[in-house]
Amino acid sequence: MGLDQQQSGAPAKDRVPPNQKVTTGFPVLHYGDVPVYNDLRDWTFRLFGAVEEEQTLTFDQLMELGMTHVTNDIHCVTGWSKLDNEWEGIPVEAVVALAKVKPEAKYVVLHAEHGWTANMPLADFMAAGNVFATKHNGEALTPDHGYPLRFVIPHLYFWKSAKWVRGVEFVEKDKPGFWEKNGYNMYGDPWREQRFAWD
Ligand SMILES: Nc1nc2c(c(=O)[nH]1)N[C@H]1C(S)=C(S)[C@@H](COP(=O)(O)O)O[C@H]1N2
Ligand SMILES: [Mo]
Repeated sequence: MGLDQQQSGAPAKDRVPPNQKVTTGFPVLHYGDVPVYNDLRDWTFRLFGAVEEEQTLTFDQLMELGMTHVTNDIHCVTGWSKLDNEWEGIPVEAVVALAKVKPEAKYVVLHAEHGWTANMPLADFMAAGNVFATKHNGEALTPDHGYPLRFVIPHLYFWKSAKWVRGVEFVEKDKPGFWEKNGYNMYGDPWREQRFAWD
């Protein structure tokens, strides 16, 4: 962010991708039911696919990987953007380091509750600024927004930011996730308006 933008007060135009409107609320958007977790002792997080060592981590083991803070803007394909989100969570590198990803892995598929998935290139998954979040703006994630863990990848449309994430599959070839099978773009860059498969 440039100095001009920081001093101008109002969100600068170049923080908001084309055909997006800034909202101050936090809309809830997903397919299916919000999962209910009574006991995180049953919760696991899986790293699998093109890795040297498949891992199944408990929630506590994940939390031991360290905490990081990121602040970013998010852009939903339905047209809303929300600026200055503060997320707290587990650094992506720390999670990936455990699995020892094989060189042939070029994409990931995030696996969430109820079989929901989202795909992206490995390089985008690893981008600085992403996080496996447990908190938003200082508060624990609510069930609606992904409790106990959601991925956050701000440089792609927000549908790639899997709520209730339960694992990462490393793959050689890109394969469509849930929304990508339903007509959305394989990549989803908001600055290039890659909303649908044909964009
Ligand atoms: N597990 C899961 N994650 C999901 C979705 C979903 O249907 N299931 N929807 C995505 C979509 S389309 C959006 S816009 C964001 C919305 O996140 P929010 O409800 O916290 O605003 O979650 C994304 N993550
Ligand atoms: Mo969305």
